[in-house]
Amino acid sequence: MSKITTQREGEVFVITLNNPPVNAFSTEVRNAMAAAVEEAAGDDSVKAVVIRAEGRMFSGGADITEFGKQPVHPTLPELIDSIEDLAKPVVVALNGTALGGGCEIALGCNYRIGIPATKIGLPEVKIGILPGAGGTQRLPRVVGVEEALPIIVTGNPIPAKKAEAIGLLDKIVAPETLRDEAIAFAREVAARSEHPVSSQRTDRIHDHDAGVFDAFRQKHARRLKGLEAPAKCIEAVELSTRLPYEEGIAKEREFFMELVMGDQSKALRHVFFAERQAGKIDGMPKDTAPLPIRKVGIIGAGTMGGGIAMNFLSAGYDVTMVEREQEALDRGVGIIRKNYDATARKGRMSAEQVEAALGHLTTSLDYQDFADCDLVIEAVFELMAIKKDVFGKLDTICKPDAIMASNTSYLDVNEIAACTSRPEQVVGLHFFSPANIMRLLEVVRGDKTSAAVMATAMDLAKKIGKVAVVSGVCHGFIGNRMLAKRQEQASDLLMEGARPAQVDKVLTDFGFPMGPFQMSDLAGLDIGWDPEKTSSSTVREVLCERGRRGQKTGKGFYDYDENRQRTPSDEVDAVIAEFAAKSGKEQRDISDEEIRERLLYPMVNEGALILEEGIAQRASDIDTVWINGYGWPPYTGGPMFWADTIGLDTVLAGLEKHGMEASQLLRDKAAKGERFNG
Ligand code: T1G
Repeated sequence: MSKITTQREGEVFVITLNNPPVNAFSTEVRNAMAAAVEEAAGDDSVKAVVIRAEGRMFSGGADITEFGKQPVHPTLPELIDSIEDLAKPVVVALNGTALGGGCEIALGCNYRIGIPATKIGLPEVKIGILPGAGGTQRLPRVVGVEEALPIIVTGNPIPAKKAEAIGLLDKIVAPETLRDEAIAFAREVAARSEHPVSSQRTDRIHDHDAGVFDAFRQKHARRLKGLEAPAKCIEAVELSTRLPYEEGIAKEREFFMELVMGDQSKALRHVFFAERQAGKIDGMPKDTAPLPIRKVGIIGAGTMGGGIAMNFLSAGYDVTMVEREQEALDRGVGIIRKNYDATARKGRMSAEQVEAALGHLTTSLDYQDFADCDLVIEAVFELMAIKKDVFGKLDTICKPDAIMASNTSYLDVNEIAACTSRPEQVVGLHFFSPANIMRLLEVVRGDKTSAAVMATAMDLAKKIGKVAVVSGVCHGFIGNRMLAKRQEQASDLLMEGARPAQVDKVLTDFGFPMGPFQMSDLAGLDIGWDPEKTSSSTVREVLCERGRRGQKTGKGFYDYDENRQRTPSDEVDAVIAEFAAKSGKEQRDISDEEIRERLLYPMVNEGALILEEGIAQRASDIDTVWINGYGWPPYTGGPMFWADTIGLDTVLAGLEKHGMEASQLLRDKAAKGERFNG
């Protein structure tokens, strides 16, 4: 099937793009479209051209799979220039999302028509590059600098209405009439003597406040910290106001080539494909259909239960939430309402959407109300005895084909499944707190979990906006198992002379949103701590005994002011010093480099063991877990990709230098100069 077809509609020449799944501008597409443009140019009976697309969007842009290879002519910039140089008006019909090169093709046309669902964006910055086909020079000329900057630097698309308001769309029509409307519009403009050409506009370029660039840099400084591409995006747009178009294009091309060959873009492109690969289960029979899920039951209305419920409510599922006491239930519903109100205040949901979501919620004190649920998720206390009791009850209440899921963070899903008469219907759905915000969902596959249940879980994850990663059963699955190794080293470092603030800073300098001790204070030091059984045997226990249980008590490893700003604590330092003295370990100044190696290398090694044991399907899944569940900086690609980048031999040498275990897989790959991510 040809990816580019052409039709004549009288004097209008229609070029149609059809390259599923996202109409990417691959080499084949560019070649065929260039030929079609040349045909239109050479035919005097053609008075105007329409460029349109089949499928659910206009285009997802250039074909990212071709990056890093030798550019093949015609490049996208060359194709767009040939469109812009046509001596006949070109109308583009945007039948949906137009991103990256798709948006740049549209900018090369004289006129742009969309439908209400049209979204236009330049997301290149999200994969560590910048619009490399004229976007940084044409967009400011069409919509002005103030409107162009956020589109290019955040990479977030804008809706049709906004695009029309800023002059990026000439009109919005109904989807079913788009093709005809575009042809009629082309006929109409064919009679005009002049047509707008994006690259030749200078009016918008000079209507901005010169301070806009520095103001933009300052406003976004925190979010852009450590990232190369956004800085180049701002610089390229700034140059569009200082240089003639062709010189601006040359700089854009120079920046593009510099970024696309850089480590950050390679890492971010890895992350892009890793997230999509994670949704696939190796060896899953092709015809495995997900089971229909209409009604979801949630056991527990605590922070996790409420957050989990919100994912399904927002996606339009009916939810029955059950607690033991009315007071806990009311509190849980209150938390859900509060979270939705906060979301509405930020403009992320309308008041109507909030009411619609809450309209799907039913509460109850009776497990019998789960009888007609297609899926029930327990989010009760992390104690195996309680989980077993819950699943034993569910087994007698849920309908035969209902899926029963545990939100356990660590525990053995096989042991939980064994409490039911239908272990093939049991799966782990490990959400990350706050469950209504964090994108990661670990889908834990029990030994007996059926293919249909796994396919349903993966399909459901997509529908509620999660990034799902399949994990086998082990203590802590993928993320928490690796986290434990990092926490172990963090605690050991305190016994050898390091202090919480130094350890945390090493990780925030690396790009994490917070370090291990800040994270403990956020989550609460008293998780799993029992005041009845506490014995002052660890720093954490002593801090809990002294009421230092984290941000929620105003103090933990740090002291917090009313704005939750943290300061190191002398009391904590004294407790650490006391335990350090008892540990008998030599106290010394520890370098940041040693701290980074001791925190991160054991995590990579644990990732290698997780691969060896088949707990994770692929190294990129481990990267996806850590980026979406724990804030690993995406521009380094995740723990396994980062290890590949610095070299597995470097990781191995570091582990050996600090006297730490190295897995056989790591040793073998390091010896052969191989990478985890192929
Ligand atoms: N190139 C190649 N493959 C792509 C692709 C692309 N641009 N976009 C998506 N795919 C694949 C994806 O890997 C998946 O493959 C399938 O299509 C469906 O994707 C010169 C240089 C468009 C919003 O950054 O944001 O233009 O897993 O599951 O949820 O300036 O894909 O099925 O084998 O995401 O409906 C800039 C990236 C490119 C947009 C659709 N464009 N794509 O979301 O489907 S650089 C982007 C997306 C560029 C120019 C520059 C989304 C989507 P598989 P999907 P979706």
